[in-house]
Amino acid sequence: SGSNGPLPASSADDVRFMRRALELAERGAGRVSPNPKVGAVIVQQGRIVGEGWHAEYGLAHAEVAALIEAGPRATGATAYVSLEPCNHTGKTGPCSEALIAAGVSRVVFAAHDPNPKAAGGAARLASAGIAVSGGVLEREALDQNAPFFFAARGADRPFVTLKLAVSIDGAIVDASRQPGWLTGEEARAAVHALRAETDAIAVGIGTALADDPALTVRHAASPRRAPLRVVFDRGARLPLDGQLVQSARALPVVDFTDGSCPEAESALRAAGIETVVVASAGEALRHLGTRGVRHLLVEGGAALGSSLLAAGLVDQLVIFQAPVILGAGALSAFAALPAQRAGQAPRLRVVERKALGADLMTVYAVSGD
Ligand code: AOF
Ligand code: ZN
Repeated sequence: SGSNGPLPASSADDVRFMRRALELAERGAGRVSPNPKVGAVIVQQGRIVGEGWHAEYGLAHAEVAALIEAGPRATGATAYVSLEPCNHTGKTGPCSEALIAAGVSRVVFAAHDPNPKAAGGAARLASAGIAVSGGVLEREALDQNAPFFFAARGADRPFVTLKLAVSIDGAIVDASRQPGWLTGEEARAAVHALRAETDAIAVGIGTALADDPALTVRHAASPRRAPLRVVFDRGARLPLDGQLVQSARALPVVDFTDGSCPEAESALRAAGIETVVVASAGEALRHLGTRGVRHLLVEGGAALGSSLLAAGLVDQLVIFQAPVILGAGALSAFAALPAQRAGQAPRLRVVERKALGADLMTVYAVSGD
């Protein structure tokens, strides 16, 4: 929404500079949750004179950081921001007022701020005579902060990403059912970067038993807060000598059980595990939501992934496909899901796809738009 007559059409330059703002926003990954990642670029006569991003929860917003770099060159400039500038005094002052004070003449943003406390920046800027356009690369901006926008829609559970490594034939484990590594180094680093951005990481008990995972962030920059570690462990079978239990006093683990094995549960509690009795996966997710988990990464296995998918509790799939064929008897990641007819099965939207060494990473939107 703007003022002063017709809005300037979004041009190739607008798209190019917004792409840069989205790229800068990524630098806040792992540092700003539950806030969104936001980037900003100040452009004077076709040249970037300031760049900024929301770098740390509670600290400067992207616009303010970019305006500081631009200094007096912000006067008469265009500001590109991946989120509508905020209009509130929260942990910092309103970005709308900072942009007005700096004398920018145009503001382009990607997505509206859905946070009622912060919203209204576009209207405030327009009321000060600044040309405002929104919606440039909006889809990309919504995808970049999907967990933030999901929470803003009033969700009563975290945004759930299911990550799986599969073969060319879509299998997660070979006929022997013995665990074996499928993907390469670069995919592993990407998984750790994904872990660093989430508030909690979960596995099913089958995976905990088979792989003895640590569920820590190692091959990526350390996040502001280490993700909570979560196991879906109906029968309280988490092994006391495994990595999760052994490290539980240093880094918390929540073990969701069905309450049917009180002795095993108390042994886990004595070892420093927090056991939580739930009647369903949905209840477990709601419990995590009440603890401030906005983005849950589920790392398998097939049983947990399929049951969450079947219950409509997965919002995003991240599939790492390795260049291997597992052949006869291999287990499809989704073999437990209801049968679909080819040509009629719902088609998932591809959010992102990139090559990681010899592997291919694809992010699919499962729920929503
Ligand atoms: C912006 N630019 O870079 C960000 C914005 O707790 P606070 O005061 O930091 O405010 C957080 C809210 O501000 C957040 O929920 C979202 O609505 C907005 N984030 N806004 O103009 C930024 N990170
Ligand atoms: Zn702001």
